Amino acid sequence: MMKKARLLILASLFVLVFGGAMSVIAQDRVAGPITTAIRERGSLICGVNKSVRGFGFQNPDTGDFEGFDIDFCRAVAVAILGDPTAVDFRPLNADQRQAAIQTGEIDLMVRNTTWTASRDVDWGAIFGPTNFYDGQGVMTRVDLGVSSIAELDGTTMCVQSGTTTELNITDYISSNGLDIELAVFQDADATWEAYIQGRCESWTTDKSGLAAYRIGNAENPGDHVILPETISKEPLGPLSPQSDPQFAEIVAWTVYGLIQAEESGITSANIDEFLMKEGEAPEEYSRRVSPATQRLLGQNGNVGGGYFTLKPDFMVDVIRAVGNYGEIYERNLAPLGLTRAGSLNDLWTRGGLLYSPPFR
Ligand SMILES: N[C@@H](CCC(=O)N[C@@H](CS)C(=O)NCC(=O)O)C(=O)O
Repeated sequence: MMKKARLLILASLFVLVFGGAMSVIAQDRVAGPITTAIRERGSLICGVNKSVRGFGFQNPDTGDFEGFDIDFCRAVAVAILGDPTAVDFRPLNADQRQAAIQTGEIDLMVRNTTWTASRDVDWGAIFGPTNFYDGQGVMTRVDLGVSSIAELDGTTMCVQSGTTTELNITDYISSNGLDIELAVFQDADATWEAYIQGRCESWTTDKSGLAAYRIGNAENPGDHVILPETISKEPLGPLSPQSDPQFAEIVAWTVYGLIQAEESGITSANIDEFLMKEGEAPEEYSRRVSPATQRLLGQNGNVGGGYFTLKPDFMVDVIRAVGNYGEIYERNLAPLGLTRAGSLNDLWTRGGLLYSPPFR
């Protein structure tokens, strides 16, 4: 009896230790269906915006897509395929997002999309790390002389359908007992045009979107003011279908890698200084470059991207191609006047919310 019991315990221990370890290795290193399809196709299908300057914008002269969100699509393409141009951009209006994720017609969406509970569940999405902390605001014409949303009582406000924007403003109007009529449009350009043509006294969206249209689309930006109130939390970030958690890990750790690179002072210009030189002794390299950075960049025998079925040094390629988080922000969002210093979008080391878990 004793012997049997001991054998049983030993056998269960064996299964626990070795079975567990084997399944961890297998799960960690096998590409999921979306990752596999991207490799077979040779491109990433990324759902984006085409009309929001600085974030997701199709240049009318070149037809090229550009912006902050676009660069995150490119970063994931580099992580998996090593090529920032291997992206098939699919412009989506707000209403089209749920179906695009549910049907799996896109691999990834990076389109100023707010992370909410219902989108996790009803859309069947896995949101990656928030890459832009935003909030909803209201823009109005300076000549109205208005300085708060309450003063817009009795007027009409333009808003886009299929957005958290529409839901938040409806809540705000009713909870503040305001009499503001909403005029609803299906895309950003139509909403903006209606506002410019005077069909509404104000329009509302994420403050980043207001800044983009004010700088990029207004004939005279000085004619428009963004009111001081921020009426919601809009954590914007990438999302992908729940059918492939392994792909979602690639997305998440690519975003984290870009944030960590900035924290560690690694840029597209100086990245070579952080790599192990040919013939360099490991002890020598370890005196110049921290173990954490060696792990981030997959140097000196570290697994790096191997956890995600990628090259160990995938982050080297990503940083070379698109820069670190700060470079992406400066290139795309500084021109909109979106000041980063002291904002939620600064690194945690400078009082912001951007924080990468350890690469280990
Ligand atoms: N973050 C909000 C709003 C996102 C959104 O769609 N904003 C509009 C206004 S800036 C937009 O990007 N429209 C682009 C378009 O329809 O082409 C959400 O996730 O619902």
